[in-house]
Amino acid sequence: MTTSFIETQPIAAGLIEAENTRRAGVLEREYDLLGEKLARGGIDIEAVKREVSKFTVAVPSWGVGTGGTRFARFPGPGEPRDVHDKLQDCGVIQQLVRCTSGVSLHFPWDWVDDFAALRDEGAQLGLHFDAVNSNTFQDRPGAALSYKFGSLTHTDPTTRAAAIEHNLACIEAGKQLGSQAITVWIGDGSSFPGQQHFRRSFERYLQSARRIYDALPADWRMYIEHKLFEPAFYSTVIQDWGSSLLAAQTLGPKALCLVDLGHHAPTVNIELIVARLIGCGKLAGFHFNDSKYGDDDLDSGSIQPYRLFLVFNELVDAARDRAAGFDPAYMLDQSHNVTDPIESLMLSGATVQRSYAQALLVDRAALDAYQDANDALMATQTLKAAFETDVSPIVQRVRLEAGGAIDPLAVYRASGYRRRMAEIRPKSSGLGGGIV
Ligand SMILES: [Mn+2]
Repeated sequence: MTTSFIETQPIAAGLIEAENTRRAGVLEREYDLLGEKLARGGIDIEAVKREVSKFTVAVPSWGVGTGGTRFARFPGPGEPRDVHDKLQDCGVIQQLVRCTSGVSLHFPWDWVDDFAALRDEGAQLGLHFDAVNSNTFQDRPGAALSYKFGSLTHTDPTTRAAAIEHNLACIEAGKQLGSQAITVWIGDGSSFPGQQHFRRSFERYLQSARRIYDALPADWRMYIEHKLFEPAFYSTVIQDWGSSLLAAQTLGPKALCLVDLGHHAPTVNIELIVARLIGCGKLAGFHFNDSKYGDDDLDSGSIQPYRLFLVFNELVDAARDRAAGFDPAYMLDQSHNVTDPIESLMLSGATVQRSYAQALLVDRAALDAYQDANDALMATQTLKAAFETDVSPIVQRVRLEAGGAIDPLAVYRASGYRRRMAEIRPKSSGLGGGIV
């Protein structure tokens, strides 16, 4: 017996339809009102909606499980047991928000024997596979060599070779999944001054990364992800966008710099870094999240929504200017410790989409003129005017027209999905801390 696409969806289509019907009237009035307001400023709301409808942000497979801190992990009910459960949870998110069709796998966590079958399984849920992620920041049980003192930059060439081999295996898996990029983040670094030779460790990184780069298929890209600190507390080999850019420029055109919003010092101007990377054609894309102190991995836009908007302001500006090589990949990278991960990822996907919609409203001709005239006040007001516009009717309408939910959270809670999963999936262990 064959099952149709509708039957394989985790949330009942009838429920989404019923909840949407209750909200459709109000949405229509709010959309029309916003359309009139935008038209007065010369903006066609339908054109904005069309742009927003093309926007997607990938979901990390590890995001649907409860994360953890350095101190403990408090698992929630109905946690995914394996990559198949994770895909189903990602399917729920995509079914309701309709802008998260990509899923990013992490190896060896998500390793399976049959990746072609996994690709089909994803397709049944309306999902495709985004960048694959290698993991050389922890040891596999029973592994002969340890990454305790580094992986791609380890002082021991045999350990470096093992780390390279793992990355090559990730590329092979990704080929079968239909991925076109590998994201490489290493935890390599040092916790004490003098522990690691700065220049030599970077040289070792370049040599190892070269081996991975050379194994990339023609249509693949390698995303280099930098991070200020953690797990190393004194230095990391790829610490900042400067190190990342040096590596990407040394390796070649397929190597690009990935910006994880949480991987910078608290006061760093991330939107400026984004502009610099765009300027030299080396922006890979993003890992979206938010933070107050460090790599907090909080929900996107939960702490600094204006910063998220300012990042998108640079992206929309670059798209308008048709910046060379500009084709950023978008992904969420968050750790959910006190919320239902599905709820956090749904709202975060919608928040990122909202920031994009707001950035599309910036009057760029006016902004150009204010910048040229050195009118600081009006220039900044031009950005503020877009940021302060409530674009909810646009993103809701985009979801509705794509078959999603006007109010994804309400539908998800009404569906009882988490309760059902808690009955099917055994409670996972709370033992073992660790940032995942
Ligand atoms: Mn990241």
